Amino acid sequence: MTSENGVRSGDAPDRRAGLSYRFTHAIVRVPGDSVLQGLRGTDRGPPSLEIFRSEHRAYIAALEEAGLRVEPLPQLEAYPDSVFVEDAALCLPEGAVVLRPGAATRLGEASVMEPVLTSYFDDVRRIDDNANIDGGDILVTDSLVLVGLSQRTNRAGFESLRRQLSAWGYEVRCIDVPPAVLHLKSDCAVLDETTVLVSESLSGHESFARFRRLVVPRGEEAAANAIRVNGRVLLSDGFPRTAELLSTAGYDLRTIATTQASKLDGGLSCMSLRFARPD
Ligand code: CIR
Repeated sequence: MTSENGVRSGDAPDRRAGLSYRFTHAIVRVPGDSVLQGLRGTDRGPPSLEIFRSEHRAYIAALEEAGLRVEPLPQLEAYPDSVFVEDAALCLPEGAVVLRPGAATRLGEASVMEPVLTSYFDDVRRIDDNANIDGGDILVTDSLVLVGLSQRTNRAGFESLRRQLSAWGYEVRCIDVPPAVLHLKSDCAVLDETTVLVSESLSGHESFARFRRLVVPRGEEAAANAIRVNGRVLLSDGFPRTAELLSTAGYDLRTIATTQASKLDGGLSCMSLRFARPD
């Protein structure tokens, strides 16, 4: 029998309590020199390597301060976008899924991540060969896994992930990502078991109806790519009205500079794989 929050009775529900934001570990990857060639929708000039690495170190420190043990993987020059580790895998309490990123230059990142995942998880699954899905399109909430159909994630990717996660008892739904938006999580984030931070354009979608929605103020849409990590919400610098919204709602906020990742359409969620392990 499946309860409203998608946890089947008898399936050790405690293992899943707060699964969307209670973490013990994170995997990150140091930006390589090749990050200068990273993909971008609009060219706002190349990132500065020095500033990117310094912001990345501050990001790691913020994850550590939020209670995570962080494993920094070495630079991977063959893949310019490999700092954005979130797109290569999905980590859940039951196991991990090796994804199939939808950009041709990024597909190989997933197989490089596989041995890292097997060092943490006994059960590591894969997405079907004909499918594409980026981790940036997967919003894991406590009651539902929402998959964005986007420039990078196709219906076959959604169906393949749904099959894998259904076997673990999850409810998995899909949602269309607006064409101008790279990933679903460019526009939304989990804040707690029942609350999401979401852009105005997605906030009316029926898949968000079950959540309390804090809508990102107009002009600060990029702030939606925030992350809740244990007791803290991490938010990119430069979004004062969103910061005010979150603080007023009672969240313990920490802001972090992501000026260089944002030149490559990246933000806070995409630079780590966050998960909980029992040990
Ligand atoms: C890309 O276009 O794939 C990278 N430059 C940015 C990826 C950002 N990933 C994410 O938001 N999950």
